[in-house]
Amino acid sequence: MKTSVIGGVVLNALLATAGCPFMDAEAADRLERRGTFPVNHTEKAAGTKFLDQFTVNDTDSYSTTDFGTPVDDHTSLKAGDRGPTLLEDFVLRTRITRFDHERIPERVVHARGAAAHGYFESYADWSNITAASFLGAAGKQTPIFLRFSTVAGSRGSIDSARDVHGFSLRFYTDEGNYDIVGNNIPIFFIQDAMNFPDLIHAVKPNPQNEIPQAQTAHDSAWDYFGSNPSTLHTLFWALSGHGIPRSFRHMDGFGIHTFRFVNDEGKSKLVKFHFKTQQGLASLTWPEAQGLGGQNPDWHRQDLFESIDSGAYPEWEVSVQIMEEEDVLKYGVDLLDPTKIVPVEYVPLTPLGKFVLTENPRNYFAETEQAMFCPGHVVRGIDFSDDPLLQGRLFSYVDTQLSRNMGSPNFEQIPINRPRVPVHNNNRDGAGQQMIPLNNAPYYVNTLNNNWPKPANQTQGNGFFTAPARRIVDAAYVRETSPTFSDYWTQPRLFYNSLLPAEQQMVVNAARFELSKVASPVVKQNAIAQFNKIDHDLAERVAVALGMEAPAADPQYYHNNKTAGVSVFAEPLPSVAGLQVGILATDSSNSSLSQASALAKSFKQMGAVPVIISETLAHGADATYIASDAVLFDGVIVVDGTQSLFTAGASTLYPIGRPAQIVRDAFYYGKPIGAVGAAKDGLSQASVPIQKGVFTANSTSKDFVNDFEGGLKQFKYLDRFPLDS
Ligand code: HDD
Repeated sequence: MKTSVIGGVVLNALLATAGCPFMDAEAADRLERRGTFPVNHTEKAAGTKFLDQFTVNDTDSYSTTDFGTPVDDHTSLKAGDRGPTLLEDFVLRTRITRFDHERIPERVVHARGAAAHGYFESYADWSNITAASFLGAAGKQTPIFLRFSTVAGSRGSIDSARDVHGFSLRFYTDEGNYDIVGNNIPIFFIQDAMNFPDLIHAVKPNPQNEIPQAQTAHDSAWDYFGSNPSTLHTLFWALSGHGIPRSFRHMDGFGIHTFRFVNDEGKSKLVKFHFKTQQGLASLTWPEAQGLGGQNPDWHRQDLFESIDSGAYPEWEVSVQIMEEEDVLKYGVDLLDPTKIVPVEYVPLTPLGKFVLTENPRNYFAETEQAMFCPGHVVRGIDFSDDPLLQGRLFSYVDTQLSRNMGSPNFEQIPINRPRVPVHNNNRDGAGQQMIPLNNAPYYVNTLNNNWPKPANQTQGNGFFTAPARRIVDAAYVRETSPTFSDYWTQPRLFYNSLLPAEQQMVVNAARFELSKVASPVVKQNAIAQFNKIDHDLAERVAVALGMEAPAADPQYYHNNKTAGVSVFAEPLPSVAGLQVGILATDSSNSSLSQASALAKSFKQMGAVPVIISETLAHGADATYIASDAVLFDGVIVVDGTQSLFTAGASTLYPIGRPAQIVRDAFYYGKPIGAVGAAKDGLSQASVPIQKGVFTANSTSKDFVNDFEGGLKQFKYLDRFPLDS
């Protein structure tokens, strides 16, 4: 609990006099937090000590200019107190100039995001397969910074947009920074970096009117998907629950490309990175995601921030699929093709370690916004592959960072981008240079400084080196795509086959939604023709909703294979940490309020986030009905007495019918519902049948709480979602 003198003292005093049933330490804490800025980050800064030297603490200070002169920067210099402002006022001029230049260009893609610090811990000494020092000893810890993002929307767009989600992971190793700039979907839309601008131009809004924001439900996106079938596999993942995760904490990450591990002897293996969420996979439904866009556009960043702030540190296991150099074509796919997975049935995951996010950034702009990741940030023991998408990325990211840092190559010197090891090279100058190089012979070979800094390599200076096994065959220069890249339909079908029926229905419904917003009949027809190569039934189900017809079955790529680990809903969640439990109470009943308080205490103890909702905040509720909606909760409970609100007439305190609507919507979003005492009789007023996932009890007993916890872990009751017959 954070203590705010103002919030704590005043609110506790108020509560003490109010004699309300919520008046316990928990409630005071909740109230206090609502009114105060929640965090004092310095408490948890242990893992980011290397950044502490750059922090600024304004306590006990007076304002200064940027050049250090203490000044009054509150009131401008005028000729008399009603007179004109004077040009001489350097304080005013510099202050306004600084303000005018506060923004840097947002990322051309992945503009919307949030990040956190943490650490990676290696399970073992992996030096048999890689010389990477952060994997060199069991228990070795390395600081990390992880940024999550959506791709298409601009920096102010909603969190819950349907999209691929970025997963940019930086290891601040003791041999330099290593970035894996991945996504939450294990494959990508295209196979050649040359096509990236086209893909992005197609999914971004219409150039004429910049509509729609952060969506692919428009003509140009689907024109691109239907005309470029390499996109289908990633598209299918994005149309499923993977495109609308419950939170950043509840999604996996992937390195996507094939990379190389190289050991000190120069022996190399091909690897694919998997980051498996230890929170379990969970996704929203599409109506929820849409509702959240309005109810809480900051849903994901808030979930991440508050989870870490409350000590519910999210974790991921880092695994690799390890493959031999000569097996690049062995698994029915070309390992250089980023649109294909290697099924885990062929190559299982080898867990290398885990990482934990333990600290929120202390300043969004300085850390999250200025983080500049590059797939070319590698360390000894890691190497690239010839994946043509990866090769293009090695250029693009440095280039984009130059643009974001206003042309200066010194973006690597910004605190969040600095390695925690010293930098030595003959790079010099540039705008905003932060270092004072002392070497007056910044060239090589030199005699004046004894050749320092010397090139490091495999044998001297513990340097990065290219895997000796990398070879190119004698080949002509061609602008061609390898025929080994050309099957675009087998794996989308593998993905679709591997989903539960309710998840398949979600994919169908997502395609129906998106294509219903497309105007061009040709674009729609092309999309259906591509679906038809994946699955005829799917094509028919989408076509019927558009008033169109699917072509005859096109079975060239049809098969019945499945793969493990792609379904979002197959497994219950291991924990309820950070899940929001809406507890519907009423100001008009003291017993309802004490029941709500008792429940809140139990759920808080298990790591969930209870939110007591009532008509007003007068008795210490966390939220009012006017500001609550089913999308904001992972499960809802109605306490005894609140059912009266389901039948009561109109109230000016909330929109008509809101309390019952929260319960009804939550039911149709597949969430667990609870009702205590007479509240269970009220469920029918909210049109909620008593069935699986609806928990009723006479009191807030331990059994009820445990059952409801099970419901939260189940997360979605899929039988509530109708299937096409
Ligand atoms: Fe990219 C940002 C992920 C292909 C060009 N990309 C960016 C970010 C992520 C990805 C997570 C956000 C970085 C951050 O958090 O700051 N991108 C991917 C993945 C790809 C991929 C997983 C394929 C496997 N990207 C890709 C290609 C190109 C780019 C083929 C260009 C040829 N990506 C960029 C960029 C961005 C970027 C323009 C914008 C902001 C930035 O780099 O730092 O350079």
